[in-house]
Amino acid sequence: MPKSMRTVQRHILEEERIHEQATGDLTGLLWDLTIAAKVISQQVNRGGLADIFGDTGEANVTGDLVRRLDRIAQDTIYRAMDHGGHLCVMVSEESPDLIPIPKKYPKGKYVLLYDPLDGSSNIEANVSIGTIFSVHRRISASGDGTLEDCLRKGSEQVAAGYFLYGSSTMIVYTTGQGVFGFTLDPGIGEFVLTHEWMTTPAKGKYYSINEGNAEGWDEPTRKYVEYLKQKDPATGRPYSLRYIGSLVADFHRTLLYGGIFLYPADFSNPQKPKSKLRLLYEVAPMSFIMEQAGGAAISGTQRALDVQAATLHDKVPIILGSKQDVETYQKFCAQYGSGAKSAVLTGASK
Ligand code: AHM
Ligand code: MG
Repeated sequence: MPKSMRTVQRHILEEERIHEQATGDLTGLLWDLTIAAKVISQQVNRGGLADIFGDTGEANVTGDLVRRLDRIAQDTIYRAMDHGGHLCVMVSEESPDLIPIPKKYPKGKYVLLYDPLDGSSNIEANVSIGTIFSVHRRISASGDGTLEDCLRKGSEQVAAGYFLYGSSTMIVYTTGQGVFGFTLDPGIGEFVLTHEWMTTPAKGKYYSINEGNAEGWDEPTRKYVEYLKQKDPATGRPYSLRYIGSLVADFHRTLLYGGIFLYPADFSNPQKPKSKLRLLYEVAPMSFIMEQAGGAAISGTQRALDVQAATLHDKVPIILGSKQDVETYQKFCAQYGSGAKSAVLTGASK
């Protein structure tokens, strides 16, 4: 039984009251998002019972196959968010361009960037997947939101979070004043506060990386992972590997248990290094949450939240998790020279 019966709506409302100038717009926006997530959660839970598995036969802007459930999640969020009057524009990992707010609806002061269904290649295997969101205040004066409203640094986010569709459905979010987690109680259809002031341990016991990509890693990453496999004097054991291949699930575990998650650049072709995770829909929101939970997040050699987006679908390296673990990785970068810097921005490379 959770200690309090505070719903996510109540919590957001109380947080907003702290700010004198608050208009209730952010509360409304996050509220609408939770409704979309309940719909998506229901679809995900039905799994093989509903006709939702399989591909649409199309590829998205960064070349990934679009699954049917990706499309359902994308449409659900759009339909929940287009008419609330809180947004001036949206962008999604699944859409090549800006998603405008229909003419008939009022335009608001916020911008929503989202990954409708992250980790969707795991759907058929019943592995935890999620929705990731990032909210910015618009910089344009009025009317339709612009590209400049969307191409931002993570440090400018006013809110970020994710929904995890796992053994239970959760929302974890921050507005820059700590991290809070709520679990969907299916009996009452409400997200109820279960994780207050979430913090990540200063040092962990797990590392999370796709080791199949080791051939393309730079020297510091290779040396660092070798080091993790040696006995840690603090525990008398090496770090344990945990990798699901579903960012929300890998991130959630790292947030709770500590340790480090890495998706470094791939230098298989040194002339054209590649990254996998998207700056605006994955890296920036997760980095905001991790920093708010007392952890750290870097991209190449810089703080991930300081990376400026150049295009809507930039992909960048990301290393995040417990502060001490990220600092140790940075020491390896300093010692073995980081080639990662050149791969900070790789555009929408496939
Ligand atoms: P997606 O947004 O198309 O689902 O792809 C992102 C996913 C992340 O969830 C996960 O961290 C990563 O891709 C796994 O990649 P890989 O299979 O290369 O390890
Ligand atoms: Mg994704």
